[in-house]
Amino acid sequence: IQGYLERKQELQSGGKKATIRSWKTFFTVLCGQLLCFFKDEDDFYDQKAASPPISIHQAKVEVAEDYTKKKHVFRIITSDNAEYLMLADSSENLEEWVIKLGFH
Ligand code: I3P
Repeated sequence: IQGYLERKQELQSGGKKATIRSWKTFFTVLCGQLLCFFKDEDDFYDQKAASPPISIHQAKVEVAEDYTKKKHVFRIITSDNAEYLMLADSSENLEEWVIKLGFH
């Protein structure tokens, strides 16, 4: 699965509150157990990452029902307790990401 998602980091690894807290758009690609982030599709084909990948091995992925400021948001809690909010552009997209990430 791949596509544009906005991402906001809530917690750093270890569960500490993240210092950079703004939403940022990435062309996001699931490669095996890694979620990889690129500026756009061209950068993906050039393998020019825009941000370190997130390991979704043993991560928890869920719809962020408690986050009410935006619609179609899901949450990733990694095995080292970092937390990210991810914003999809539709409920169909949200569901697809959560299912595909959740089965890893
Ligand atoms: C953050 C930005 C985020 C906001 C976050 C701010 O400021 O406005 O959109 O999260 O609030 O800190 P900045 O761009 O200056 O980094 P929300 O969109 O979830 O409100 P937060 O610190 O309460 O998470």
